[in-house]
Amino acid sequence: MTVLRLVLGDQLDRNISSLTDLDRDADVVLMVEVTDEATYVPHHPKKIALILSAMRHFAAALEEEGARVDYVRLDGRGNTGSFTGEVDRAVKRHKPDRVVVTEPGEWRVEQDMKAWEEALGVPVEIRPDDRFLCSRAEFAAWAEGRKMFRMEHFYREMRKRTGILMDGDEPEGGAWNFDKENRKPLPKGLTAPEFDGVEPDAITSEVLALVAERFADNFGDLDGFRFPVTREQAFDLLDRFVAQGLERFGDYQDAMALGEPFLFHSLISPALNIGLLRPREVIERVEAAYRDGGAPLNAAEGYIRQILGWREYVRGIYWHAMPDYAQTNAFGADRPLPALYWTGETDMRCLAEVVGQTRREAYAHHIQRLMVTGCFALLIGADPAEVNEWYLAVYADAFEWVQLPNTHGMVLHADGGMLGSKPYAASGKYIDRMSDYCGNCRFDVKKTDGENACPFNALYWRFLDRHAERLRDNRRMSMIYRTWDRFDDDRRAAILKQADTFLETLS
Ligand code: DLZ
Ligand code: SF4
Repeated sequence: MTVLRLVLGDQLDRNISSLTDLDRDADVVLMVEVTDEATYVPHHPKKIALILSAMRHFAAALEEEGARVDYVRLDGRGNTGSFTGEVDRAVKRHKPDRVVVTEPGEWRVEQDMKAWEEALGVPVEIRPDDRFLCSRAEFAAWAEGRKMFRMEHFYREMRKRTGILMDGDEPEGGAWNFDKENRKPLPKGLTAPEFDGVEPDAITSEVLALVAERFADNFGDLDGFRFPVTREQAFDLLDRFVAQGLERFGDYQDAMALGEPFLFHSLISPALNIGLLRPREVIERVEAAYRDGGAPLNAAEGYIRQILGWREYVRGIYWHAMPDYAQTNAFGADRPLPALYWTGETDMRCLAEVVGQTRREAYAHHIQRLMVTGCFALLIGADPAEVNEWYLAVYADAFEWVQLPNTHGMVLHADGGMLGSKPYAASGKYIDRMSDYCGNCRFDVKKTDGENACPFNALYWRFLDRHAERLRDNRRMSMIYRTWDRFDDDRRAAILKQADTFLETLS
């Protein structure tokens, strides 16, 4: 009895459900590099290199343990370029009794998979992805009957269910959430640990040459590739974070600084999202560091909340709400995404810095994504579909299950508040408080109108004004509307004009 076991590029975990009962003598593990996946959005070249190199390393490790691996390269002869085409060819090659695969991370791929059994004439078993701590069925049970889905409620349930950071029935330290202690700007003189990353080996070098040849025109630099591509390397990166970053992660996770793309962040999200690490083992490492006195509670809790809470929650929302979720557009936003997202060319220092860093590293941390590129897209009313495509393409850790709820829901509030209770609209003041960007910008963050006024400020008021009907009654926004109402008519008109004049320069 031969089983054909398909492993996708973001399922690189030896214990993935599709491989748990692998019979090394009888079964075939299929891995395929396909053009469709490399081109459905114009991925950053570093992201493509990461996935292909990690896939090749994973296949080599399987072969080393004696498994039969059928590995189709991107430039392999006869490659059809799609998952469906390659599974079809492999079924003809190996004539398996059945195909086994773990459910994919993206809705569009699952639709294809569900059609395979009939199309290919072979039984296809799609198994749950048990790398997550909350299964799709468990999330559906939690969501049932709720009008509002709030991360905080979900997170508390997860803490109780898993016992992580618990003291009996109570949360460790007497509180569920230490978010208020996670918002400090970076003090002068405090420097981030060096990040050397991993030197490309022969496998990675070969992939880099392939990506350079095929995807030279995509947004993003390939030079300086240093992501971990094996499980061992990913663990080294996690260990480095626990030893050097975690202690300060809590305090400074929201801070931003010129020329400091990484600060005290762990940088493991690309490795985690392609399967090199399991979320539970990352959480356990961080909790152990706290219990051994190696990290304060606000750091450990803040970090664990991102993985046990937020990451699981957005994945649950994604599967609960797709496919309609991606079509929502609560603010009717339809402005084409400005070219600066792809060129980085703008005098706005904050945007130039974050887009430039994204081009170089295929990485930006959550506040850069949310409060700089994200908030700007929200305020100018950028088309959610174009914003979503940008985020999915440019970040090495972006797969739709995690990217879409974050961008569409958290950043753009395009889902009308299913995921977040209010839009993260902010003026330049927020960026000024959390970074040194404004002090190095040609715009004046203290000015709302007139020459050199920071564009974020007028855009912020314009956004509130345009969407007053929807947002004015939101309890968390009433104070800011009272301020807007106190401005006299001339002042309001001047601010709106300032915003419109700026928007004209964008198109
Ligand atoms: C993102 C990506 C890329 C660029 N290339 C491949 C590939 O060649 N083969 C593969 O199995 N997976 C790739 N991926 C990841 C898939 O897009 C991902 O598995 C699906 O989107 C499901 O999450
Ligand atoms: Fe960005 Fe405005 Fe600050 Fe310039 S002044 S960096 S545009 S927030």
